[in-house]
Amino acid sequence: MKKDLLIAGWCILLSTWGATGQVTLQHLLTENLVNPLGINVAAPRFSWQLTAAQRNVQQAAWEIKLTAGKTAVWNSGKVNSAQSVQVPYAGNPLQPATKYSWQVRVWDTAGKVTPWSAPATFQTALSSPADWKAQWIIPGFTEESDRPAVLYRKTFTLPKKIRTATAYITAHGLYEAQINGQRVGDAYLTPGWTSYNKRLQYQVYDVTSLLVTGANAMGVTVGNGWYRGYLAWGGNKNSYGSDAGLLVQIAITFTDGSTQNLITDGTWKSSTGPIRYDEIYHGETVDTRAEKSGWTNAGFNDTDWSQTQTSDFSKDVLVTTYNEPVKKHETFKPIKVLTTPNGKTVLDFGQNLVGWVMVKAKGNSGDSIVIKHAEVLDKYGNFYTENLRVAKATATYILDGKEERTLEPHFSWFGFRYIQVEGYPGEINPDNFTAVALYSDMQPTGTFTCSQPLLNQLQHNIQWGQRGNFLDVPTDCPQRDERLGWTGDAQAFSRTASFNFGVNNFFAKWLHDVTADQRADGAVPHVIPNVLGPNSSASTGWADVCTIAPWNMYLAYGDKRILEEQYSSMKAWVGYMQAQSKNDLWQTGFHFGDWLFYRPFDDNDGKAAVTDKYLIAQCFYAHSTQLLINAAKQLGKTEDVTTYGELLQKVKAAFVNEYLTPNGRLVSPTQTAYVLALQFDMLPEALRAQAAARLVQNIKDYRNHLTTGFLGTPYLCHVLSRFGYTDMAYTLLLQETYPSWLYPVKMGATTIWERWDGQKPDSTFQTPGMNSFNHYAYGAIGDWMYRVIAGLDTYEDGPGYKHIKIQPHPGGGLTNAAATLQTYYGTVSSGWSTNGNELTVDVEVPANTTAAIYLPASPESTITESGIALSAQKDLQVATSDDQYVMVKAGSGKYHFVISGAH
Ligand code: RAM
Repeated sequence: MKKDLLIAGWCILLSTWGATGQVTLQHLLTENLVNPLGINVAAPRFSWQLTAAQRNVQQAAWEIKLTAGKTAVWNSGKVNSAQSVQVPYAGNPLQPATKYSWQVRVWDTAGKVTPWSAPATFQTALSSPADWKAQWIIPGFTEESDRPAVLYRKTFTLPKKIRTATAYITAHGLYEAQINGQRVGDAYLTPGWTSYNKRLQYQVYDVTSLLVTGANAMGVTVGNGWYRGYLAWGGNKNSYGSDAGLLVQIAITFTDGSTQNLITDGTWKSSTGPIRYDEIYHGETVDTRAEKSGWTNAGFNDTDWSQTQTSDFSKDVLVTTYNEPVKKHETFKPIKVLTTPNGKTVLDFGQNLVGWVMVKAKGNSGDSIVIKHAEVLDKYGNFYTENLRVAKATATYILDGKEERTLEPHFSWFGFRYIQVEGYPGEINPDNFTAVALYSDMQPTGTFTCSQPLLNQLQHNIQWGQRGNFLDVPTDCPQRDERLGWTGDAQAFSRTASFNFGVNNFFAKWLHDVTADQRADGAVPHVIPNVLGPNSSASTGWADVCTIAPWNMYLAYGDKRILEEQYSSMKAWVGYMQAQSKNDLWQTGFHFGDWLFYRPFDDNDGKAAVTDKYLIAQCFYAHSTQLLINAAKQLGKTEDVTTYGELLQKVKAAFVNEYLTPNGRLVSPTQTAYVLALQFDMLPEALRAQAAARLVQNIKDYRNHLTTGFLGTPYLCHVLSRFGYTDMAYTLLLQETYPSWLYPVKMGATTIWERWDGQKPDSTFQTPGMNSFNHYAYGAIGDWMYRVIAGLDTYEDGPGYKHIKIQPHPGGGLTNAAATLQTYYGTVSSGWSTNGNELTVDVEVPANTTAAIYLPASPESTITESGIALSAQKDLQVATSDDQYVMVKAGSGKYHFVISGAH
């Protein structure tokens, strides 16, 4: 149906429905966050959710009032609009470092107004480098070669009663701050990872409750981290600099309105303490004997500490933090204490996770507890660390012989399920070991469950792959000496990621680094932040993250700003490919290709599914151009729509000319080649059905197995479904032998593996040089599980689930499947269940959205909703039907459909 007709249909429907009853407003967000500190956009956007018991609730108008303290700053007046997500501030310019409070009320389509919502708050950031009164400081002593973490401290007096205090902190390295003996905030691994030489984040904390009138002290520990620790390979360190600099500014307002700043300057003192060694890959050594008891309290005697030096490191690169910081999440107790065949004591936490183990211990002074980390045990049951390559991944704690205490690292983390413990004083009691997962504090948003337990485990593994690898940047292997922001993996997984967790701000932040590190000629690096050098750029399917990720975020969150902000980056990348092409054909440069596709090692009978890399490049060239056109349309850039529309035709024509035989066969006839050609509409329409049939034949030739790698896999099942082969997609998904999604599940995986056969059927491992057991790329199938099996999707012309598409695809022998998604509008859910020839479909549509619900039914089926015949159900409107589906239009509400005689 044409878009205009569809929307018109809905307007009529909603105005006739007219909601009554109480609507309430909840979940107020500013820039997609709950009461954020450190907002630095000129027009922050506000979102709210309408909740109502009745069906078909739609917002007709809104009003926002915004204050700073008791002062009114902005009243929007009543604005006739259905927009309830990302509504931009439109008052006078906001002041820096100021706390604002806002409330909203809305009118529904029946003209009924809600009470004002409870207030939400946000605080603006410092606005320019000049707002920083603080100076960068570095230690006043010569560092040892192992570079123990640096301690900085300062005692200061606050003469009056404190009303508010806000701390702004960043460092060259990783920092943890304390005030008067208490930790500042609950974020870890701050300031996070960005392209530091262009963008260095600072964090903002409300520290009012940590300060007292009179004497105070602040202490900050700075570790090596991404800034100057070992990163990438070949002993590379000091990627961004060699200093352990610190920058702190605390703005204090007293109750009488006067103010005072505490700033880093040459009066701070420096020393070292218990953290004798800290490296991301290699681990941390904490010698508790070197602890400086009370060093973040005012009474501490620091006369033997060194002075600090000030430094003129740039403040122009400072930016506030836009994404959710890394925090502690789930904890795990050992499920088993093992003695391995070679005599080691190993604890099994039952889940491959990323974080560390908190160890409770008491022993003699000098006792040393050594904890090593591994993802898997080998075929004999021994602790296996070869796949960590040179990463030592070891936490060492040296005891001081005093009271029992809990120890943990600060600036190093591990990817592990098992730990090997050496030197623990006394019996190993599992209660004394707690593994904790650390990852970006993204909200969990999606669930997928079904009647097939192996698929549920797959979903679990996908989500844990995301938890483990969304640690401030989207990484790959979180266990070995790598942990880099590989762009190919990120683009492949981005849509699935947006179902499982709220990743809007996570990607918005990282995409700024994509832009920052993109070369002047438009080439996008293989990893972001780029620590591999400018030549490691422009691989097809990797670099395209700059078009794919913004578009996926736009679809998932309806957030146009991400398109605005990334548009020139998208355009530059398309420009790069254009410049590389001859006669619109791109056949130059290095490409990873369809990374880790099926390539049998022991049975090399010519079956390896090698796809021509330039064929792939041409497909992604077209895809990125298409996404640029899509973005241009959304942003009203009509000239670009025309220009790139013409380019796209030429790119596709060149593809057909070069890679398609006159009989409709691709010259590189792999699954990935057909998948990409079909997914990106590279083939003339008339040849698509037969290409899809060839794809299916190819799958059958591999005895119903996939052979795709990182680039083909995400689209494989979608292409099959689009061309009427959902049954084959189910066959692939449910395949239990290698290569398949369920093979690792059957092998006991608790996360997604980097390779289809990380561990072989005989329990031996793939080559240790590249064998991560926690890698999200192949988890991209999650998107098909949500959107096709459960049938929960958004329309492109109502992105962010403003206009929802529900279309379940029962099949694969499943008897039920359901997905839920927390959107900015509220919960969307879609679930189905079969019973004989009866199918029930349960759908939830949040207030202020509309849905097209496709019910799998034939013309002979009878359908009821909440026990009422569909034709008599006034809350819904039957719009269209064909042999496969009856489509109904729905407003908000919960719907229970029963379809008898479904197919
Ligand atoms: C390896 C990893 C990573 C991939 C690159 C090309 O380091 O598998 O995920 O993107 O290679």
